[in-house]
Amino acid sequence: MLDVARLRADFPLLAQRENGHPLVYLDNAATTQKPQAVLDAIAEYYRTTNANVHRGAYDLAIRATEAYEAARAKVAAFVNAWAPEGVVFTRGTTEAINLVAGSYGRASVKAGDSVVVTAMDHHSNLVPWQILCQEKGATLRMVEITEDGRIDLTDFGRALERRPKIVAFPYVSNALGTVNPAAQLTGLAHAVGAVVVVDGAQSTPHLNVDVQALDCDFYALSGHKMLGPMGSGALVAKPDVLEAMPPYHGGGEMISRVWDDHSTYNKIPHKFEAGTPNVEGAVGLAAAIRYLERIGPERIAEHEQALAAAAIERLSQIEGVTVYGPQARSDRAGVVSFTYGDIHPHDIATILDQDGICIRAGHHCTQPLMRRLNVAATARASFYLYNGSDDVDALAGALVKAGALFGYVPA
Ligand code: C6P
Repeated sequence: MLDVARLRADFPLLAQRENGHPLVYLDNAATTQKPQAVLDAIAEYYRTTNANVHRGAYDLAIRATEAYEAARAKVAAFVNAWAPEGVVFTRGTTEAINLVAGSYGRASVKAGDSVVVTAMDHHSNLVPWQILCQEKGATLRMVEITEDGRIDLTDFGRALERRPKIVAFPYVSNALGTVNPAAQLTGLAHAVGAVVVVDGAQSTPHLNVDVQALDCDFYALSGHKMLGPMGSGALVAKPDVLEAMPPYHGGGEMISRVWDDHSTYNKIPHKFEAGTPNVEGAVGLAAAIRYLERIGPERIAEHEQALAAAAIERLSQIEGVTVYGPQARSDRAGVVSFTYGDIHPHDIATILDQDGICIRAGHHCTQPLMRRLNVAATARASFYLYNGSDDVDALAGALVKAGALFGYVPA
């Protein structure tokens, strides 16, 4: 296990008390807290380096551009991208997937084609494909999940029989914690000629990600879920695929030459970064990656798996609690979704908040998944490197209290 007491000292917000109790932050799948090193990197950037990038000829602007491009190289190295040019900075996973749907998708999907997603996809990896398919007259095929919350490989195989143009799936489910066999799914999709889009929002912060080993074509990530600033993120793509794509947004920086009625475009990745970018976000994200690298993605993954396993064990001992997703420790990340009898998940979250415990309750932007689980909502605790077994104890203890408060009687 990681030395959480030492790590917590790096996160100013975690020293705060909530409702008179020490803060127990268990909503890391929604967003993570930021270490001092990230806060310092952002402040330092504004104190010493701020200027618009890729525009100024003066020294300050050159240093800002260097900081921005160094951040790109850092993101590329962290996920073993094909090249830094294959990293397009975006506002996060949502924008990255919309970029792929709006550019690659619009150019390649025609009427009668199919696009494949899964029943555990976040709305960010579903709605952009719905919009594309509706616009093009293409079919959106949703692959079913198994009883224990994995992608149903038999149904995945059936969906591939139509030789879809695009196959999209999450590496890690935000609502179930399932770690999907991303390399295997990618191989199967490539075998029928599909282009593969991996939603990496929940994998990048928690696993050792190697996009070249996955061999996917597109990989989307969010900086704020991995200790970085909100509004930072990236689309990581195979450079040749990116190169061949039409632009997504038009504006400054993405052009090469502009005439009255047409333009030529900049080289990648700049072709996809119209307008002044979020330099502060990129610099903060690079600082977050440096922090994560110092600890090591494998150690983080192990730590979270252990916490999730401990939480599942504790929660399963409470009569009336149902935990969703795979039971095997190796197949899940640090996300534990559960219901407690007929107590509404929002009530559970509100009661836990009284004890300073932050969890998420709701559909987690996965409404099709909730329908398959036959629930309107779940409560969700999600762990990160600064959580410890004391947080699991606090969660379990507060749940027992919530049960008593609601007069929950097991059926
Ligand atoms: N999930 C959660 O509480 P953005 O908002 O663009 O940074 O990330 C969107 C997104 C895409 N895919 C997955 C698998 C995700 O988990 C998320 C964000 C948060 O689960 C907020 S809904």
